[in-house]
Amino acid sequence: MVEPTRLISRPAREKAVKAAGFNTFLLKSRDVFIDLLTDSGTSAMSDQQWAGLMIGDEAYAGSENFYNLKKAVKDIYGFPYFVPTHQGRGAEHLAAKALVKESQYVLSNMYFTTSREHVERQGGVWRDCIVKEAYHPKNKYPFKGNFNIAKTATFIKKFGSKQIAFIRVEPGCNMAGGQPVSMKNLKALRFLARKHKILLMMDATRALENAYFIKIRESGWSDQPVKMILKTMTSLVDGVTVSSKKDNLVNIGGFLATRDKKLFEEARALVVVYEGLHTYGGMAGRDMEALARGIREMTDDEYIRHRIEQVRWFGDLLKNAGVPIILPIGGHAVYLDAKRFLPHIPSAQYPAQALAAAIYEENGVRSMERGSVSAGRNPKTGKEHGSRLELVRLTVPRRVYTNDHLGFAVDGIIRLFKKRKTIRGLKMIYEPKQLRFFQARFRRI
Ligand code: P70
Repeated sequence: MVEPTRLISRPAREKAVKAAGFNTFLLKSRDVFIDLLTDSGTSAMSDQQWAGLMIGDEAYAGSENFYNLKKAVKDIYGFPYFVPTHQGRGAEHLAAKALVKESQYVLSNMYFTTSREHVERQGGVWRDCIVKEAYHPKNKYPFKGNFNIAKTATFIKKFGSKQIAFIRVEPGCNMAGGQPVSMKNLKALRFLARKHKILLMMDATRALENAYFIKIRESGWSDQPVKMILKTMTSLVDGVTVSSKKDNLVNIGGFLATRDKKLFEEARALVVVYEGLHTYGGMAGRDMEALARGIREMTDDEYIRHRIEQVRWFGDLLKNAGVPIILPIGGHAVYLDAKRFLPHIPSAQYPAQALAAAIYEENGVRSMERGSVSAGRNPKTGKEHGSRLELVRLTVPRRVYTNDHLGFAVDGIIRLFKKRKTIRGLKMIYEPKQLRFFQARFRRI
C-alpha cells in the first residue's frame, strides 16, 4: 500500500492548527505530513491480511471468519472463551458493566483514559498502583510499568477484597510512556489476586510489545520466542480486553477473552445489546479474517524486533540531541517530557498541549498530548485530576514509516527545542464532559 502525503506551507499549518483550537485531534488528516498521533488502527496490513479481506463471510450469524478468529485467540492468547467487539473500548464497556458495582474499586498499574471512563460510568473508583519510578522521566528502571505490590496489598486490606471489582494490569503501559511489566511482577500479582480471590484482568492491547521487553530485559527469557512469552503472560490472568488496533495489526477491531465462564456469559449477553451479535461484535466478517491473520503475524520475532528497535532508534536521535524524553524509550512511542521542554509554561497552561501544537506548526508532524488535559476531571467533585507527567506522545504506526520519515520529525523537534522559549501556553475555551482531550479547544495566551 502506497499512500501519498503532503507538506502544506508554514502559514497554512498555523492557520490549520488555530482552526483546530490547538488540539491535534481536530486537525484534518490531509493537512498532516507525518502522522504520529497514534499507533491505533494506523498500521499497514500485510498481503496475507489483504487477501483475507477477500474471503469475508458476511453471514449475520456464525461467520466462518468468527471461528478462524476464535481459534487464533485461543492459539496465541490461550483463552477458551472469546467475545468480539468493534474496538478496545467496546470490550472495556462489557467488562465494566459485567464486573463493576457502585463504589467498588479497580486497582491498576496506571489508568488508561477509556478504561477508567467505563469504570467510573458504572460508579466505580479507580486507583493507580504503579511503581514510583514511573513518575520520574529520567529514571531508567527497566520495568516502569510494574505494580507496586505492597501498595496494592495495602489497598486490598483497606477496602476489603469484596469491594474490589478487579485488578487491571496493562503491559506496555501507555500513560506511563509505553513501559513494560516484568514477568516476575505479573507472577506476584497473580499470587496476590488469587490469595484474595480477586479477578485479575489484563488490558492486553500492547502485551506483545511487552513480551519483547521481557525477552531482552528480564533474565531467563532471552532464548524464548515472543509467542511463548506472551502465552505465559496471559496464562497468569483470568481474562483480557484488547484493542486490536495496536499489536494485532488491523485498522479496526477488539475483543474480550477469558477462562472465567461467568464473565464470558455476562459479556456475551451484553455484546448483543451494545456491539452486535456475539459472532461479529461490530466487525465485518472480512475484518475478523484480517484480525485472525494479524494476531498470528504479530508473533514473528523478526517483525517485533524491528518494531521496537525502530522506536528506540527514533528516541535515541532525540535523546542524543539533548531533547528531554521519557527513559527508557517505550514500545510504541517516544514521549517528550513537556515539563522539561517548556519549563516556563505552568501546568495550568497545558504545556504538553502547547508543545504538540507547536510541533505541528514547525514541520507538519502530528503528535498527542498525554498530560493534564488527558487526565480530565473527577466526575464526582469536578476537580481536575491533574497529572504528574506532562507528555507529548510521538507514536509510531506499525510497518508504515521509514527511518527517513522519523528523522524528518526529529529535525523539526530539535529546531523547535532550540527556540523553545518562544512557545506560549494555552487557555482551554471549550471542554466536553467525557474524554475531554478529544474535542477540547484552546486559545494561545
Ligand atoms: C491510543 C489509542 C487505545 C487504548 C489503549 C489501551 C491501553 C484501551 C484502548 C482503547 C486510542 C486512544 C484512545 C483514547 C485516547 C487517546 C487515544 N488507545 N487500552 O492512541 O482502545 O481505541 O480501540 O477503543 O491504548 O493510544 P480503542
